[in-house]
Amino acid sequence: MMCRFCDNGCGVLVELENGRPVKVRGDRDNPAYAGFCCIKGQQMPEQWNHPGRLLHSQKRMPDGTFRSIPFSHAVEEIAERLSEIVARHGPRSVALYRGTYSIVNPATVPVALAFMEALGASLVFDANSIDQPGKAVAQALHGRWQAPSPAFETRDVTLLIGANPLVSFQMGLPIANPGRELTTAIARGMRLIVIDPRRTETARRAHLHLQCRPGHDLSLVAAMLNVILREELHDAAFVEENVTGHEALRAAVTPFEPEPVAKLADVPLADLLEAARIFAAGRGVATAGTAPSFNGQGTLFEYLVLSLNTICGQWSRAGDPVTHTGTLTAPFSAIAQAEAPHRRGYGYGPQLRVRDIANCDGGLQASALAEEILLEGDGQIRALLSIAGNPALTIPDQDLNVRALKAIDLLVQIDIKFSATARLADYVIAPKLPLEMAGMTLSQELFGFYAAGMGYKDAYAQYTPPIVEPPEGADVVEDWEFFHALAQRMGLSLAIEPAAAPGTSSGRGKVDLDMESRPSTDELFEILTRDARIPLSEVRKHPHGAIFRNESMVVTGREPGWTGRLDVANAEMLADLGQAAACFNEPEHGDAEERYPYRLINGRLLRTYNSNGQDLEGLRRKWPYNPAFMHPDDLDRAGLAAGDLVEIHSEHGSIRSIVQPDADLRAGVVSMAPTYGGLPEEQDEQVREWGTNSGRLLRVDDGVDRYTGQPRMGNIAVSVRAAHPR
Ligand SMILES: Nc1nc2c(c(=O)[nH]1)N[C@H]1C(S)=C(S)[C@@H](COP(=O)(O)OP(=O)(O)OC[C@H]3O[C@@H](n4cnc5c(=O)[nH]c(N)nc54)[C@H](O)[C@@H]3O)O[C@H]1N2
Ligand SMILES: Nc1nc2c(c(=O)[nH]1)N[C@H]1C(S)=C(S)[C@@H](COP(=O)(O)OP(=O)(O)OC[C@H]3O[C@@H](n4cnc5c(=O)[nH]c(N)nc54)[C@H](O)[C@@H]3O)O[C@H]1N2
Ligand code: SF4
Ligand SMILES: [Mo]
Repeated sequence: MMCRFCDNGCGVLVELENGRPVKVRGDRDNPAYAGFCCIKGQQMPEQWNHPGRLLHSQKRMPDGTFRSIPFSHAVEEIAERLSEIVARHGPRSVALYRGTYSIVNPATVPVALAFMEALGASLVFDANSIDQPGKAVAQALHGRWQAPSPAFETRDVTLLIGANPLVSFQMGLPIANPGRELTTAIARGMRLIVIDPRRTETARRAHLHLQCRPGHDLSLVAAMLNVILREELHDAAFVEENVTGHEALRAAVTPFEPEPVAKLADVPLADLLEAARIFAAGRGVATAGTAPSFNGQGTLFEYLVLSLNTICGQWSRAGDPVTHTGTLTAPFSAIAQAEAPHRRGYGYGPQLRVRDIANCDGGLQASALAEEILLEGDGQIRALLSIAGNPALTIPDQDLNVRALKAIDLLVQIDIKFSATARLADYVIAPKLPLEMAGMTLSQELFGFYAAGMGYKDAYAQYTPPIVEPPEGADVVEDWEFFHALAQRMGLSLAIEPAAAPGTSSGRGKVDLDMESRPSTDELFEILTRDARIPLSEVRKHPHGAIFRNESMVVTGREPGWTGRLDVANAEMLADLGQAAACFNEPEHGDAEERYPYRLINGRLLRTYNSNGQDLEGLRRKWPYNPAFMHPDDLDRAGLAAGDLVEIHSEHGSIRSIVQPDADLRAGVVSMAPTYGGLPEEQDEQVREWGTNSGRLLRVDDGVDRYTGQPRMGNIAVSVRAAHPR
C-alpha cells in the first residue's frame, strides 16, 4: 500500500492482525521506493489506535466542551448555518483553507473547490501561500521551457539552496528514495553543492557546502550570475536561441560583486566562485527549498534561480530522454522550446480588503486570513472551512490567528485529532485515515511540475485500496464526502476536472458528479485520471506499484516558426533587484542588530511532519518538543546548557523554549522546527511536553513579498536568554 503520512507516498507493506494494523515496513518489491520506509510511516498503527484519534465528528457546546455528533447531523447543522451566513452576507463571507494533508486523498481538493465554486465563494486560502508561492509567480514571469530539466541520471551537478531533501523528501532530489538516488549519483560523479547555514544531513554529502549566514540567498545567487555572465560561462548558444534579456540581467547583477557578497554571507570567496563555475560547466539543476522563500523576496529569489538555470542552459534538449513521462496525468509532449511569459501570475482576483493583497499563482495569501476575519464591514469572512491543515499553528503570528479563529462565527475543521485548530472549531469533522482510504500517486506525480528538479525521476504510479476498516463503531468519512454531503444538503451541484500537467488540459471540461447518491472514491479517481497516459485500471494491476516508462519518449525539436523566449529581465524583477543591490550590504535588521544578535531559522525534523506526528509516542522518543538548536560555543558564551529553559525575543513577540546543542549549525543561528506547540496560553507550561510555536515571533506585515503577500518567516532577529520556570 501507499503511505501518506507525508507527501513522499512510499510503497509499504502493512501487517494486519484480526483486521488491525500492527506493523509497517518498506516494500522491497516496489520498483521506485525499493523497501524504503521512514520512522513516521512505521507509526501508522499507533496513529490508527491512538486514543486521541477522533472517531466521531465533534460539536462545540455553549460551555466550550465538545460532544460527539453523527456525521449526518453535523452536515445538516453546518449546511443550515452556512446557508444563513450566505443569505445575510453573501458567498464572499465563506472561505476555505486547504492545508498540507488535503493531498492525502486526491479527491479532496477537487471536490472542495467544486463546492466553493458552486457556492459562488472565491476566497480559497492555500498553505502553499506560506510555503514557496514565489515559485509559481516567478515561473509566470520567466516563461516555461516545454521540456523538463535534465533527467536525474544525466545530471553531473545539483545545486540546493536552503533545502534538506534527505529529511524533507522534497526539493531538489527525486522523491521516492532520495538517499539511495544521491548515493548512486555521487558514485557516478554528480557533484552536489549545498547552500545552508547548517551542515545538514544533505550538506554532509556535498562536494561543496557554503555554510552561509541565513538571509543572503538572493545576493549569493545574484553573485553566481555575476560570475557566470562576467566570465562568459553561460550557455551562449542556448541563450542566443531561446532567451531574452540576458544583457540587462548582466547589468543588473553587476553590483553583486562576489567579494562583498561572500564576505557578508560569510562564505569563502573561493567556494562561491567554485560553486558558480561548477554549476555553469555541468549539466544539472538548481532548486531551492523553503528557506529562501521565507526571507521576504521569495518571488525575486525564485526568478533568479530560474534565470540561473536558464542562462546555463539547464533544460532538456531535442533528442534527450524523458524519464518522467507522466502516468496518471494526461500525456504531454516535451518540446525543446520556450513558452514566453504570457500572464502576470499575480495581482488578479479575488482582491482582499487588507494590505492590497490579491490572488497569485502561488495561492491566496493565508497570512491575510486573520485580518480578513477581524476587519469588520462588507466582505468580512464569517465562516471558514479548514481542511487538513492547522492554521492555528502554521500561519505566521500565532496570537493574531488564534484571536481571529476564536472570533469567527463558524469554524469547521476536518481533522484526525483535537489539533490546536480543532479545539477552536465549532465543528470538527472526523475523517478516515489513509489506511482506510484508497489512494494513488497522482499528487506525487504533480509535484514534478512544482519546480525544476522536483518530483519522481521515473514514470512511476501506484494505486492502493483501503487496507483496514475504521475501528468498530467509528463514524468517519473521507474528506471529500463532507463537501459532497454539504452540497447535497444545500442543493448545490458539483463538477470536477481531470488532473493535468500545466498547459496540457484535455479541453474536455468538467465532469458532473452524481448529486442524488454519493459517488464511490474509485469513481472519483476514474474521473480525475480520465485522460491519464496509463489508465488507472492498468495501474491497479500492479499492487506493488510499477514504472511505466515510455522508452521511446524523447524531447522533440522546436516547432517550425516558433518564436517564444524565456525572459531573464522582467522589468519589475529587475527593478526589485536594483533596489536589493542598493542595500544588500547594509545591516539587515537596522537598529535591531545589537538587541537581537541571533538569527532564528526553520529546520524540519525527520520525525514529525509539520504539526502532525507530535502526539505519537514512537516519534516523541527523541524530541517530544521542538528544541531551539544552537551551536555549543554560543551556548557556552551565553552560559546555557543543554535542556535549559530560555526566552527567545523578536521585535514582535517572545516564546519560551528549550535549548539543545547542534555542532552542525553555524554560530549566531538558532534553528527550530516550526509549527509546534499548542494554543498560545498553554505554551509556557507545556514547553517541555509539546514545544513552542515559533510563528509567535513573526508579523504578518513584516518583510512582505509584494507579489504573493508572503511575510518574512525565517532569518528572524532574536535574542536568547535564560528563563526561570513560571
Ligand atoms: N514559522 C513557520 N511557519 C510555517 C512554516 C515554517 O517553516 N515556519 N512552514 C510553512 C509550510 S511550508 C507549510 S506547508 C505550512 C503547513 O501548514 P498546514 O497545512 O496548515 O499545517 P499542517 O501542520 O501540515 O496540518 C496538519 C493538520 O492535518 C491533520 N492531519 C494529519 N493527518 C491527516 C489526515 O490523514 N487527514 C486529515 N484530514 N487531516 C490530517 C493534523 O492533525 C493537523 O491538524 O506551514 C507553514 N508555516
Ligand atoms: N520530516 C519532515 N519532512 C517534511 C516536512 C516536515 O515537517 N518534516 N515538511 C514538508 C513541507 S510542508 C515542506 S514545504 C518541505 C520543506 O522542505 P525543505 O525546504 O527541504 O525544508 P527544511 O528541511 O526545513 O530545509 C530548509 C533548510 O534551509 C536551511 N536554512 C534556513 N534558513 C536559511 C537561509 O536563510 N538560507 C539558506 N540557504 N538556508 C537556510 C535550514 O538549515 C534547512 O536545512 O518539507 C516537507 N517534508
Ligand atoms: S517518507 Fe513519508 S511516505 Fe515514506 S514512509 Fe516516511 S512518512 Fe511515509
Ligand atoms: Mo510546506
